[in-house]
Amino acid sequence: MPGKGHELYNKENDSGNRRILLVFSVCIIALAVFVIWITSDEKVARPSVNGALHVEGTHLVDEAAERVVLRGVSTHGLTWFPQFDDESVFRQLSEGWNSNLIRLAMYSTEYCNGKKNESLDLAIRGVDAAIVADMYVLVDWHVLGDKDPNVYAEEAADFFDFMTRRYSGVPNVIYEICNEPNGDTKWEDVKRYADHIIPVIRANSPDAVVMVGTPEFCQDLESVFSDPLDAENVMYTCHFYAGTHYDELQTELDDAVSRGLPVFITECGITEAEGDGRDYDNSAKWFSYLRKHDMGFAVWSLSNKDEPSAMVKPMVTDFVPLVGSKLTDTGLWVRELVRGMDPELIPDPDKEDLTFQDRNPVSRLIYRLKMKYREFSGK
Ligand code: IDC
Repeated sequence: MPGKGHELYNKENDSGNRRILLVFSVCIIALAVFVIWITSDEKVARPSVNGALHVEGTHLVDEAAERVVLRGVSTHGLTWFPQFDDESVFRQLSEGWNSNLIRLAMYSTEYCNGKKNESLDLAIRGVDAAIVADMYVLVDWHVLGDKDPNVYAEEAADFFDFMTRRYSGVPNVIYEICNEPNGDTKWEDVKRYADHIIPVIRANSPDAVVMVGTPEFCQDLESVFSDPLDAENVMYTCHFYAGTHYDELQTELDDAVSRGLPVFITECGITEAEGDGRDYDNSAKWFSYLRKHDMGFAVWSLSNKDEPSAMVKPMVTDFVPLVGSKLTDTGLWVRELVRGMDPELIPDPDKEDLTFQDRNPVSRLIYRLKMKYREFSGK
């Protein structure tokens, strides 16, 4: 028959076990919290939470007047790469890349030369997909070969009338009324066009944000100052390609920003403007500037065209899931950028395996740990 000593021994043993269990549980919880912290993405603005945006001073703000930064990619021409204009693709960008912006590049020359219905259907499909994916969406009237937006001003007016009626009051939608005025197009020409289109938009969607292209492929911000638009809730666009544009355009942008012009980067690239070679160092410089100034951007392009600016490899035809092995070096670098990583710390995909993290949860954890360490140590 066990005596008192034995009971005492059991009690002590029990409380010892309990203590060990407690320490063990605390360690497990701490580890779980740590893993969640390391692997989770930063919180970004979402239409379902932050609502409609508007321009305040030089920045976009949400319904609570909090500053909002939009980060995402641009499709290629919708009629050429319709397979990317898809709900499941956008959801992956939204959830997997932590992206809150998608730009729909609808070439005006396609719309106006026999592909009106197809273009319109694709624009609608894209906006609806962005709504499901809880992203903000730039509806881009992609002026390029037509140079001067006035060439197809009537068609543009019809298009924006239709879209703003259909999506009136939908917080996701932002209108980009002309991609890149170029050739001999002057700011006064763009202004005349904007003065025609903005009232059309405002008649149906009075509170929608409007983005306006600037001359010289969206690199002439200076001329806007001489005669800015007489309209609220408007931003002017600047486009850069890191393989082509260096100090001169950076200075132009910085001047404009410091003089109070609201600027948005509706298109940019880490390659040359003509599509070749990449410049990671200059990309890091550009995107660090944008990060420092809370400026939004959309990177060209979400496509599998056989050109360096495309983010998906040419042979890939199944985009779900959009894992790293399907991405080009551009896609891998931009994925980190859109996810919110400090641009100076994004590894060069030629030197480091950025697909490693796609293999399994442990690889992902190791990758994230490495990147967090870099962020803290600044290397
Ligand atoms: C390029 C595409 C290329 C296409 C060409 C003409 O990458 O496949 O053949 O347009 O349609 C821009 C334009 C954008 C360009 C891009 C890269 O807005 O349409 O796409 N770019 O050259 N401005 C500067 C660069």
